[in-house]
Amino acid sequence: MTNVLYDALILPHKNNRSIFLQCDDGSAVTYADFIQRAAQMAHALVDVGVSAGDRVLVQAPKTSDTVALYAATVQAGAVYLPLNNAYTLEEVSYFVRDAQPTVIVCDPKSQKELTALAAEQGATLLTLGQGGGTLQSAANTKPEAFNTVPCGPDSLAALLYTSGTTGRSKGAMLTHKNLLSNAQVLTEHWQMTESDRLLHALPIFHTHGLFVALNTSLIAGATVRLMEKFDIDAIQNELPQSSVLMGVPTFYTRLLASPGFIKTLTSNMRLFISGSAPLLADTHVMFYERTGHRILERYGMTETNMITSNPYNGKRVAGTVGYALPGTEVAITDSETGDALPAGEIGSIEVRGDNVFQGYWNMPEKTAEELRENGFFITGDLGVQDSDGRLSIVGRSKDLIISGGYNIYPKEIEDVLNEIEGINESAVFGVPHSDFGESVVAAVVPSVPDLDLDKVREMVGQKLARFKQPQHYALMEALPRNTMGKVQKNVLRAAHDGTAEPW
Ligand code: MCA
Ligand code: AMP
Repeated sequence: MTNVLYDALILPHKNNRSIFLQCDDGSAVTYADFIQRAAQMAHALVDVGVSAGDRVLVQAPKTSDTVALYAATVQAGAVYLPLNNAYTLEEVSYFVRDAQPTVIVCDPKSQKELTALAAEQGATLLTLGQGGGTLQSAANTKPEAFNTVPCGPDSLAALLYTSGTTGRSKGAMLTHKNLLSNAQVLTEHWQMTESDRLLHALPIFHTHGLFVALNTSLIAGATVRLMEKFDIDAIQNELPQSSVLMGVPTFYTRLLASPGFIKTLTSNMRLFISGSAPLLADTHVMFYERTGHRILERYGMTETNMITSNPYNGKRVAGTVGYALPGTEVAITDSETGDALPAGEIGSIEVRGDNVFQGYWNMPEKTAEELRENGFFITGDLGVQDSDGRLSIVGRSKDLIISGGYNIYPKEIEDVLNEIEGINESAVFGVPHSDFGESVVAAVVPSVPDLDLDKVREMVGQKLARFKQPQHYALMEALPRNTMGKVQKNVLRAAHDGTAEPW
């Protein structure tokens, strides 16, 4: 029996001596070396008790060994669970308690902080860092071959948490088939080949940087320039030797804002891809004017992998996300009745296909709410299709802020604020931001006359990752509500000019 994902993505490169990963320190890992390193890591995981179906929770820096750990987890038949490095101990505790991992792999810098949590949950704590860690030391002494654990198409390969409108994060269960089918389609659609050199500046704890970028590169046998983070100077230095960039819109607005970003830097590039957040049509046009390249915008979700893409060869239209990918169906439905709507009408975007996840970990009711029995997943995005099927996203029915490609659910922040003494109630909403697309604002109704906002910021900082923390606080006597009693966030958004603090 085979291991669906490993056999398709990694095994074919057994004797491939070309470079897979090029790192910031100048080191390079060939495909063959990568396979050996993954095998060593798989042994190290099994040695601490990891078996098929177990969760391997990872909050580690972006290194070639972290990529090998992903491959190792798949090879060992386990479930990869990556977490944002910015998450606080409180946030990580939730994921650990919910997912019950057998192993937690963290940066050596976080080891002390996570020791009690790991012990409480009976998980083994290992470290992986830029300069080494206990997992790496253990792996160093292990054999360079590992008996791959069989996994069928419906075996779980990854558990990726996405925040929810209820304030509780939900673990999206992704199978070997979900990940492989999407990676195969994208590799072909975007014509990725072994001649490509992908500039990889995204984090590797989300679908975009982990699956979209790495799985397609693996299938193609491409070289990945693994950059620790998006750094404008480093990107500009690397562009002339690269052929593909995958990024969030902030990458492109930052490039356009850089005087050093000139057309000649991009002459070797064949493809700029954008996703995870709306790319302004202006950005698309300005990028074309500066470079002669039309950014290819695509649309996806953690639960569904990639859904639509602008064409590689056909017309890439600014402000649209293109057509349903092969094997994926997109329907626009009436949000109230669920009935399909004709082309030209705005409705709820629903998706069906091999790319769509299996449901939320331990949350059957949430799964039933969002995943229909007929296989269609309700994305919570609003869109409209042209008569030829081209999709435009026009809004969201879910209360969500997307900042620099990170999803932020207002409810999670409101829950934290509402628990603070001196706060009666709060409403969190997004306002336009030139760099991040949107930024977070909190309208707060105090229950005391002298609410100390610095104290509020400090308390929020202890609980929530930096990128979720409100950039502005607005003190209000009452929140605007409609006749049904629902807070009118559109009124709050309209009233806020994005600069005043407090309002
Ligand atoms: C960093 N900061 C942020 C963000 N990132 N604040 C709000 N939103 C953000 N996205 C804050 C830090 O906390 C810090 O705050 C300050 O900005 C500088 O931090 P630094 O790490 O230097 O930030 P940066 O390098 O400027 O990062 C911005 C970034 C990064 C490059 C846009 O956030 C990024 O790589 N985003 C990509 C996210 C992504 O991969 N999304 C895909 C999700 P302070 O200075 O106050 O301490 S997957 C998905 O959505 C679906 C499936 C899809 O379709 O792809
Ligand atoms: P996530 O939950 O992190 O997977 O984020 C998925 C959400 O990102 C989608 O539901 C959309 O709201 C948004 N998204 C992804 N790609 C695009 C895009 N190209 N344009 C607009 N929104 C996008």
